Amino acid sequence: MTYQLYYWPTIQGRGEFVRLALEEAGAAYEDVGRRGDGADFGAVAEVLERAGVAEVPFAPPVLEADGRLISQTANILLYLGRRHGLAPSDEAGELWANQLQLCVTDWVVEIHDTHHPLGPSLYYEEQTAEAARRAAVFRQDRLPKWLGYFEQVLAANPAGDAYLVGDALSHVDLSVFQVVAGLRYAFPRAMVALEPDYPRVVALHDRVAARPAIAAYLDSSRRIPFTEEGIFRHYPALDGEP
Ligand SMILES: N[C@@H](CCC(=O)N[C@@H](CS)C(=O)NCC(=O)O)C(=O)O
Repeated sequence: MTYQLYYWPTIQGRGEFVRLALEEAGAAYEDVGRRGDGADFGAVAEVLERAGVAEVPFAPPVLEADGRLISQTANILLYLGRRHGLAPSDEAGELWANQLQLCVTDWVVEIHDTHHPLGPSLYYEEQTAEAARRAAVFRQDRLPKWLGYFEQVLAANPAGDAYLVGDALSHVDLSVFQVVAGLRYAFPRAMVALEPDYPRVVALHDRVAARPAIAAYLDSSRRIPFTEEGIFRHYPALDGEP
């Protein structure tokens, strides 16, 4: 089966969490908005208005699989985790992985809101003062709290600190890798200062990056670069640069 992934074609965005899981699984998928290396926004928008669909998705990413349209990033990863062994097969382990993935969802919203504290309908340039205040609080309070939480989860894992859930890679490890990579891009100053306090999270990032399927993906043209259009944006003022 070939999956269809519907996501905005020019950014990593939330689609990247799904791409990483598909790539690690070695699953066949079509990145619909990027067919033929193009940028077909219309093909992505279409899935939100498709005729005859009762369970209509609110926003991308959307995965078409088994004749269904599955949306909400964490929900897509729940589905892929089950199908491709990217989550424990027992209920308790699957719920724990899902719980952590929903934490990633919350973390990503906070990261996005550093540059869009008043919401996505205004440009960053229309909310720079609010963004500077929001980002300062994020860097000082929320970023250490989130990194500390995942450090604690790794330290407390009874199966060891190589993975967040049990003794095998899960979709949560892939997502935390992506968040750390994005934070390094968006907040390089803050991350250089903070990273020594979270060695397990940093090691997890490096471990995921070195996985053969992920390393090959990161090196390929399928990996869209970080830009100031995505979730992780490097605005020096938001990273505390004078
Ligand atoms: N909670 C959803 C959020 C989905 C979402 O915000 N998608 C963005 C792109 S990353 C979008 O296109 N949103 C359109 C909108 O909110 O109107 C998820 O995790 O998938």
